[in-house]
Amino acid sequence: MRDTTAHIPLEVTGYPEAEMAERTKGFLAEMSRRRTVREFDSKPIPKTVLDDLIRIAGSAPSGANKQPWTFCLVQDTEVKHKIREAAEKEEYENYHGRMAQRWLGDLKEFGTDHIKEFLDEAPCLIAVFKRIYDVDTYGSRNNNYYVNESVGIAVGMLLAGIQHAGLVAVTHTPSPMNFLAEVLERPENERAYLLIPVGYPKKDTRVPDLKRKALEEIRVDY
Ligand code: IYR
Repeated sequence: MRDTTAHIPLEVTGYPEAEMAERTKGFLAEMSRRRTVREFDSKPIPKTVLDDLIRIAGSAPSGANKQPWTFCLVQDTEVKHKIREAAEKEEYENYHGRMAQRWLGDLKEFGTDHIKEFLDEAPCLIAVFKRIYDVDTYGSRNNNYYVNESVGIAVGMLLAGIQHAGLVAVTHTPSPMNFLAEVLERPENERAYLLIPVGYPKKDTRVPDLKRKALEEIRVDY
């Protein structure tokens, strides 16, 4: 390593192996219960929880630590509705011609269609933007690094945080998603990445009986 004198000591919590195994099993059980939910109760989420969830996402690693993300927290009823209207317009086109039959067939078991009630119902929408470049103090544009990877990791951590909080979410991908930057008046360097309604599940919500791939199917040993 080159000179690291300006570095600070690593703060790491170590665990005896048995405790490590137990903690990991516990986290696995918690994460295994995560399900995409598309029906929300309108009950608001405490502000401090939302703040901490965004902080969790913001703790993700990123290319050259550029942290190329912006998380827009939408709780205003009218703004949510504007987003719903614009999303449904695009989704109508998707479900009525833009998506191939095979794709529509693959989505059947999820029961999705162009109606996106959850964009009104969820108490909070987190619109995630990637910052493809940043502007420095001289006004120069500097492209960020590994932007998709960085923002993808941050969203994964956000979803884990949402699960840990006992809340639910749907990673919504209205496509194309340019309308989000327009509705939220985002600057030129930001591109919509994902739209994540978050909240409490509606009472008695049911979800598809999905199976996850077994360890043997997703792991290869060398
Ligand atoms: N974006 C559409 C369609 C859709 C596509 C996939 I792949 C999904 O896993 C779910 C939905 C929609 O949000 O309905």
